[in-house]
Amino acid sequence: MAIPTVATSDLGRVHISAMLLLGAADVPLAIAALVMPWDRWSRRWLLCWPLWVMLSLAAAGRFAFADGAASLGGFFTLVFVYIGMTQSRWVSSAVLPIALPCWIATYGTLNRDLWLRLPVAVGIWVLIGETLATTQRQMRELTRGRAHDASTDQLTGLDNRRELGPKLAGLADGDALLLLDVDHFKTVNDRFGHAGGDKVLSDLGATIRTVIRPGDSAVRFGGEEMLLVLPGAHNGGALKVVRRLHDRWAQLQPGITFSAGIAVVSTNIPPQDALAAADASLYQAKRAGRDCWRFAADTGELALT
Ligand code: GH3
Ligand code: MG
Ligand code: MG
Repeated sequence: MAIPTVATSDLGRVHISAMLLLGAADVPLAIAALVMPWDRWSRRWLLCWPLWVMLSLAAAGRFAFADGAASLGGFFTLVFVYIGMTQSRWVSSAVLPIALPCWIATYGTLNRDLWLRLPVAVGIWVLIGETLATTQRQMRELTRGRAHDASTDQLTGLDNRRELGPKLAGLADGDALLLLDVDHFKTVNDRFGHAGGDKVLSDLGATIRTVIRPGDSAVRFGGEEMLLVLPGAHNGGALKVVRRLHDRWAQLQPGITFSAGIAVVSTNIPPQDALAAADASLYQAKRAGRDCWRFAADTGELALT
């Protein structure tokens, strides 16, 4: 049975049934495009769209249009714009083995005219795809760098206070807050100058970063006050961290000490009170003579040395 065809002015003869079939196949994909959580998936998944479009164009050229669908060939350039915008470098080059046969099928057959256009088409696709991918990567790196700068304290390399709100809001039972303050830091500045004081703070930040676990975080809370957020550390974990920090710091800067206040979120200390409890404990440690720490609700002194 002959496939029904109609003639249109610009597309040549069109096989209606093949055209309807291709259109129908697009419906589930269009629905999928609307409901799938693309933003949470790897960018690689977005490749399925340009691949599908290229295969559809090839199918249209082969089966829906009697003489090839030359007027659809321009869509391949759009496909490479999309790939460049969404994929990393070299992906547009990597899809050429699929794009080329699809492009030829879209036009019907590889005649002399198509041979002449082929290098130009490939050159434009790769140029567009790779240029856009490179630009996108530069933009991503720039954004990542800016986001890091915006959340990091320049001197200590720790998080800045901008990061504190979400961390405190997420506190749960067993999480520990450790607030430390360098003892007699004014004297350090007086003896070594502000540049010397800055160096001490920078060293302290670096030392803190070496003693915390991957899930922990540290914020420069004020001038020479740092707040460590230790998820699930309980008293024992916080004790280990403060001891480790004390020992490393004593090796690095034997003459400069710090005091610390620790609060562990529990039924006695709700999350919203934890920071105030750590602060009050820090003051207890200062009053007790410095170079020591206190746990919130603790009664006995636990000297660092
Ligand atoms: P205490 O043991 O009671 O904590 O004594 P302290 O001298 O450390 O007291 P205080 O906290 O009042 O002093 C903090 C000093 O830290 C005052 C300020 O000049 C200095 N400071 C704050 N930020 C910086 C900074 O970024 N660099 C330097 N070099 N000094 C800073
Ligand atoms: Mg202070
Ligand atoms: Mg101080």
